[in-house]
Amino acid sequence: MNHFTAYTPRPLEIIDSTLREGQQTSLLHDHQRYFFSREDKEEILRALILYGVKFVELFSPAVSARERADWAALRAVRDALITQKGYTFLLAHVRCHPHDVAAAIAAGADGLNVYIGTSAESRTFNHGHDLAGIVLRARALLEDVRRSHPQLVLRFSGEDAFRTSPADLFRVYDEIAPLVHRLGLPDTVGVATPASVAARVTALRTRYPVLELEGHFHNDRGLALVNALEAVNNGVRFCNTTVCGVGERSGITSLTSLLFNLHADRDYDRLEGYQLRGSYPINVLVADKLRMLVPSTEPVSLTNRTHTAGVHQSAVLRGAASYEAHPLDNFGVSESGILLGPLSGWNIIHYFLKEIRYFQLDEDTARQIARVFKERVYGIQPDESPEELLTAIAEREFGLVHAQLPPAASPIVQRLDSPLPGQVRRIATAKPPAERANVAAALQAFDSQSNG
Ligand code: HCA
Ligand code: CU
Repeated sequence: MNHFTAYTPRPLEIIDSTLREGQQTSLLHDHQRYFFSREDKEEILRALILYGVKFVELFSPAVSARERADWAALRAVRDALITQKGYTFLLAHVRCHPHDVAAAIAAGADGLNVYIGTSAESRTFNHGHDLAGIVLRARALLEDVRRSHPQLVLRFSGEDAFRTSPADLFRVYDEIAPLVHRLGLPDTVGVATPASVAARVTALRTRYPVLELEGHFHNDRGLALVNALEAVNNGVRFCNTTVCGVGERSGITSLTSLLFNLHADRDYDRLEGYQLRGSYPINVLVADKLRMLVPSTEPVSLTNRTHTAGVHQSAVLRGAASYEAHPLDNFGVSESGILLGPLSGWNIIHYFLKEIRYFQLDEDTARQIARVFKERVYGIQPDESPEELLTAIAEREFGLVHAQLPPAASPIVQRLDSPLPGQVRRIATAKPPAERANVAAALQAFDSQSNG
């Protein structure tokens, strides 16, 4: 059966590349992980499929023996989820080279994401072929694949497309278009802007009206997200992402930030089939694999529901909408956080001691404790937390006693940089480890809820 011809593409098809582009992130080196283990990859793939991703890009099996061996394991993960989620296409990212193509086919790839540099920089420093040479190689390769493996889903990208002149890009794509399902438009070095994306996409759509386009935007200028939105809004159906945006240099468009923004823009059609409640869990899953917390710059992060300034804290207590404009709980950020510190007001201190630590106290005592705490907290020691200090003041200096209540639920106030057993000190914000345990199970739960 040809899964691809039987599949009707949705308005937006994410081609997630966490397991390809994502593995090129320098963070793996910074945090001394160097590569994802097979178990990591299996977990990430499972999470992506449960999240609703139908196209997943993997490295060419020619990259290393380990990558080659992992293909079978990942196909098994995909196969195990077919009954529940339908078919997911595993695409091999391959150079325009018969060796890469043969290895991908042998590994059981559903499709080939073929690329070769078309910009002057790429031609000079990468492979040395001129445009005629590129066309010759690509045509021969793709014609051969179509003849002998007609079931494969084919995509062709001129690497560094945004530094390739339109004339050069057309020169190559005119010859390749009849042979592929999609044309890629990678902003390899992150030079594109929303205006240049709109212009390029419009030009390609006009010239190749029946072909699908695929966007791939690097974040060197911090524009990967807005460029992807612009591409999608101009008619690009297939978009490359990675979880948390990790990738070569500063990475590419983040999966959950793209879907979160489409939701904010009320572009609900394009969200068809994605389990948005799995957004935060999948961010936590991949961040955890990289030994970091969900980056504070990710829209779908606990950071965006954590409040520090006293004015914000007291307003949020009265109505979260005061400083939380987006429905982040729909994206799986199901808690909010309040950080105690020198900026905290008496009312949050009252709230913390009474509602979270179950002390019996009145508002006037809370005001007095707040005065002491605010002075003392500036001299806090690195191994002490504001919550410990506050609790000590409340108990020892004000003699507060606990209300007799059953054991408390997990606190929403946390020291976010405290070292975890056997781990290095963390510096950003995310759920504590107990709560992030078994994120895949959480995704599964969201999934069965949404199917039920
Ligand atoms: C790479 C380059 C690439 C390829 C994108 C594509 C890019 O890391 O090999 O195949 O469309 O940014 O150009 O990621
Ligand atoms: Cu890239």
